[in-house]
Amino acid sequence: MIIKSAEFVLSATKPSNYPPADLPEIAFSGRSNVGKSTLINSLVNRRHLVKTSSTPGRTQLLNFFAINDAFMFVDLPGYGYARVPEKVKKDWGQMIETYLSTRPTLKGAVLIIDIRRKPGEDEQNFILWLHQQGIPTVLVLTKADKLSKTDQKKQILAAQKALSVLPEELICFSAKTRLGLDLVWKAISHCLEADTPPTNEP
Ligand SMILES: Nc1nc2c(ncn2[C@@H]2O[C@H](COP(=O)(O)OP(=O)(O)O)[C@@H](O)[C@H]2O)c(=O)[nH]1
Ligand SMILES: [Mg+2]
Repeated sequence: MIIKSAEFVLSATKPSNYPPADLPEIAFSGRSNVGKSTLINSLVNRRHLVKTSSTPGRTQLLNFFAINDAFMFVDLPGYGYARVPEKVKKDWGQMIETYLSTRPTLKGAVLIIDIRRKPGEDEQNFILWLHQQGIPTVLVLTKADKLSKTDQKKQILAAQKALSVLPEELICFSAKTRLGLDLVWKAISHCLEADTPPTNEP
């Protein structure tokens, strides 16, 4: 994908503040600090389009970015961060759920998981819920550079089992080495293209 432009549009917490729904959108979700913002920056080849942080739980808003004036990337607030009070957690969950279940232009969700962590019930439930909503899902195992090739394979297998998915449904990614970047783009393009209206098939 050739990136001609990548611009921050706005931050929102509720539908009335979302930008107009006129471009197809891809949402990025995952736990706080997993590397959502870093993945977006890697995809658009900008180091600082999205602020990244070593302090978990910073991004508490939906952040909209327009790419090539053709589609949007939406950086969702991280979920499942233990040190966040229960009430705040609930509001975050609500904010994400509202966006994902009501946004008419949503074409797909990228779920990012740290390759070193075996996916748990949180991820399973979330994937199931996305399927029920009919939202195409791209699964990315990130920070692959933190593991040896052998351990990467082990973790991919473990994730496959935990999530009941096929090997080709998991993309191994590293922002550091750019491993898997092409595959993530391919999967995202696929979601964006699925948009094409039905042809005149008999
Ligand atoms: N080694 C390595 N570090 C990463 C990778 N992706 C993200 N990080 C680091 O993980 C931390 C959190 O990243 P960030 O993108 O802010 O996470 P977010 O909270 O999910 O948006 C930062 O210190 C990043 O530099 C990766 O692929 N490899
Ligand atoms: Mg972030």
